[in-house]
Amino acid sequence: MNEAAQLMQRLDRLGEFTAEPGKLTRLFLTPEHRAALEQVRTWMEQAGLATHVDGLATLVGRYESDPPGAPALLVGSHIDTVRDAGRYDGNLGVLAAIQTVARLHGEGRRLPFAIEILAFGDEEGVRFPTTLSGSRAVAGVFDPATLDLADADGIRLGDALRAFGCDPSRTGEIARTGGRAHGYVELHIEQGPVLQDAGLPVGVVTAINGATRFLIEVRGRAGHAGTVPMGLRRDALCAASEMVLAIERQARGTPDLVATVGMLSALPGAGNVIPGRVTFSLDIRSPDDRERETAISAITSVLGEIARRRHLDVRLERTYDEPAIEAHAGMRRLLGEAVAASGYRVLELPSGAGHDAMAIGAVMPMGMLFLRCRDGISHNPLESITEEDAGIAVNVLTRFLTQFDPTSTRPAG
Ligand code: HGY
Ligand code: MN
Ligand code: MN
Repeated sequence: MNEAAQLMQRLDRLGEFTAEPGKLTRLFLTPEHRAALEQVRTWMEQAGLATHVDGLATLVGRYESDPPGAPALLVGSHIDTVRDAGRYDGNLGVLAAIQTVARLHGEGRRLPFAIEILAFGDEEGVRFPTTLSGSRAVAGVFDPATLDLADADGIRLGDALRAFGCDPSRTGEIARTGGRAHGYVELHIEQGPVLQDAGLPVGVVTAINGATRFLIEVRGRAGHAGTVPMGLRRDALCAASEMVLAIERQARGTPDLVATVGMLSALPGAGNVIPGRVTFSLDIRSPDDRERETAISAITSVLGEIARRRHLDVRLERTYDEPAIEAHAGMRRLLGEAVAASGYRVLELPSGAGHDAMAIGAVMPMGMLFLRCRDGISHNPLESITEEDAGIAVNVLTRFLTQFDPTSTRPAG
């Protein structure tokens, strides 16, 4: 079987590790995360990588340098998913990297730097109200206070890590700063339509949008659906509905800014009870951090005004914040050279989606390579790539790695 066919078969296999048969849902530190991690570990070891799982449940595969012990080039992505996900978001970057090392291993080839493949488990941030814990630890900026954040069942992140067999107290050992790594590169599906529209299989990322996440709570008063006149209600769901539309209006009015309310729960959740409490998520992104903060201030005051007018309380908790980040100019140049040497026009494009690369890019040279996906669909089971494009991704990544010169991540000129 050729490499591309094997990669597609493995992506299908990995798509079977799910909490919901018939859908792909694989959240951080769940049994399905453990099963997928063990399957990826097997593929890593078959490709000649020495593996371990770090204190934040990142599966690490190291392909030693020649001579041994040299700093590594980090190549990674994530194996957790959103709910009812596609099977390529994250997983492609990890499995294609393994294919690349398997090729080197098969040729008995070692490079003057090590390669460390990182399979992160917390990029989507669906289970806990934060994200990028693994990649932040690699960057040496993991905040231990994060361990106290709890999931919807009240399980704290720290307890979930220990139950998974990890020791989160040793995050200091995870950091790849201080010369331990030359840089980080991530292959990822584009999750947008630009490459398909341009008729190109791959593109080089220029920057990743900054993002902020909030948990918002609206408190009114629960009451009998049949006895409380409309004018005397403090209906938390009606207030939250007005707030959601106000957020949409703000985002529509701000160029390049996007805002999403993806989760909402109305309590106590009975058809004959006026909702007394509503919690909902808010995800705001922009290529411009100042614009994002300005929008956040505007939204915060509008929600306060709606709450006051309706005699309710509203509370916003900022649970995640990651600034926009530029890809390293030297990495962009090297990735562009690998794309051109593979016979394709070099198209550079920004990433609206967040990635582990944004956490690591803050402390070392970071580059990203995008692969075309059909109609730009992602975070959706219809997400798809072609076997041919999968093969192109492995070829370009292999060319990049074998041509990578640690001294050359300095920008051109
Ligand atoms: O939300 C994102 O941008 C990424 O898929 N976690
Ligand atoms: Mn992703
Ligand atoms: Mn995603």
